Amino acid sequence: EEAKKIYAQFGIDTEAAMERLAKLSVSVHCWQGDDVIGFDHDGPLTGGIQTTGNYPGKARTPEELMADLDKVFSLVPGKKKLNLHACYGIHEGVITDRDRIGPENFEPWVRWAKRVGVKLDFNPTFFSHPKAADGLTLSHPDAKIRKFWIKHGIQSLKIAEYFGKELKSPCGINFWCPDGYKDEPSDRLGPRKRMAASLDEIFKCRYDRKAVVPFLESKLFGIGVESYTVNSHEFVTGYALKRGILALLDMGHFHLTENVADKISSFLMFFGKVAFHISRPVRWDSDHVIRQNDDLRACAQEIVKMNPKNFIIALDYFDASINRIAAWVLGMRNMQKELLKAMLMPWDKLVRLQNGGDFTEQLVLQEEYRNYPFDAVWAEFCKRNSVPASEEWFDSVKRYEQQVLSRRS
Ligand code: RNT
Ligand code: ZN
Repeated sequence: EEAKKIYAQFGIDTEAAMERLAKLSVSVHCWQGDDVIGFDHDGPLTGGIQTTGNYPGKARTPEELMADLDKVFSLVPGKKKLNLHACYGIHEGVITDRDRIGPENFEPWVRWAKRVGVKLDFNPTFFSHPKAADGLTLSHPDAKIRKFWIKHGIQSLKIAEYFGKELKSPCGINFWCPDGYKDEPSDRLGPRKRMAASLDEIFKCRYDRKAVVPFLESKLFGIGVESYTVNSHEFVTGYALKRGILALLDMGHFHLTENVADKISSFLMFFGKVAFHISRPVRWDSDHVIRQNDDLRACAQEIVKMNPKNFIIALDYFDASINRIAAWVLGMRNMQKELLKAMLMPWDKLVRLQNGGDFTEQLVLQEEYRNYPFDAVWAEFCKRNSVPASEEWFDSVKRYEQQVLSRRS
C-alpha cells in the first residue's frame, strides 16, 4: 500500500503494472536442464557453444526434464512458454534422424504443455550431429550435407506448425546455425550465398503464417569458430528484412562493449517485431545465468517502452556448474523483476526532461528511481501468483535436490 502511494505520485499505477507483467510471456529454454544435450544423441555438445561444470542431477530422460520444468514453473510467477529444441524430440526405440523427425516425436511435449497450460516455441538443432562435424550445415560446400539440413529445417517448420495449431498460439521458431571458420577464410561470400539459398529452400515450403513465426539468430563468433560466422549480424539483418521474416538478437552475440539494448529500437522500426535471447556473456558468449545487471535492465526497459507485445522473449543460458533448477528459476525471476521495474518507471517525465534538454535532472531521477520500493510490488505480484516472494524458493529447490536430483547418477 505504501509503495502504491509512492508510485502514484508519479502517475504510475502499480496494479496496471502487475496486470501487464501477468500477461507477458517469457519462453523458458528447455536446454538449461541437461546442458544442451537432448534425447537424440549422447553428446558432446558441438557448434561452438559450450557448457562448463558437472553439477550432479541433470535430466536424463524426457520424464525427468518435464518433472524439473514442473518444479521450475511452480516457483516462477506470471506467464511462461516453453522453448524446445529439435534434439529434445522423443524417440521410441530407434532414433529418427533430424531430416525425418516430425510432429510424432513431439506429441508427449504437446500433452505436457496442455497439462501445464503453456504454449511452445521451437528451434531446429543444427549442431551436435555427425553431419555438423565440419562446423558447417546449411552453408556446407557439399550439396548432400546442405540437403540434409534443409530437410531438417523443413521438418522443423512442420513441428512448429503442429505446436502453433495444437496449442492455438503462434510458435516462434528460431534458426541458429553455427556455421563458420576458425581461421580467416579465403571466401566470405560463397558460404553466405549458400546459406541464403538453403534458407530460401526451407522457407519456400508452405507453412501457416498464423501458426508459425520464423526468425534467424545472428552471432559474432563461437569456440573454434573465431574468425568468421556465416550468419553474422549484417547477414541476418539483411536476409530477414528482405525475406519478410524476423531477426533474433542474443545478448551474448556481440562485442562485449556493444550495447545490445540500443539495437532494439532500430530493429523494431524496420521489422515491427523483435525476437530476443536473454543471456549473459562473461568475457565471451559464455551463457551465464542472467543477473539483475545493467545490461538486463537496459534491455528490459527498451522492451517495456516499446510494448512487450512486439517481442518474442526467450531465455538462453546453460550453466552446468550449479543446481540447474536454481539456475532456471533465478534467471526467469530476474527477467521478470527487470520487466516489472521497467514498468514502474515514470517514462513520460523522463522523456520530457530529455526533450527539454534537462540532462542534469534526467540523470538525477534516472538514478534516484532505481531505489524506489519496487520490492514491495514484486512481493505482491508473487503473493497473487502463489509463489515465494524472496529466497525461500531456494528451500524448495534444495528439498527437490535431496529427494529427486541426488538420486540421478
Ligand atoms: C548459440 C545460440 C543459440 C543456442 C541455443 C541452444 O550461440 O545462442 O540460441 O544457445 O539454440
Ligand atoms: Zn541464442
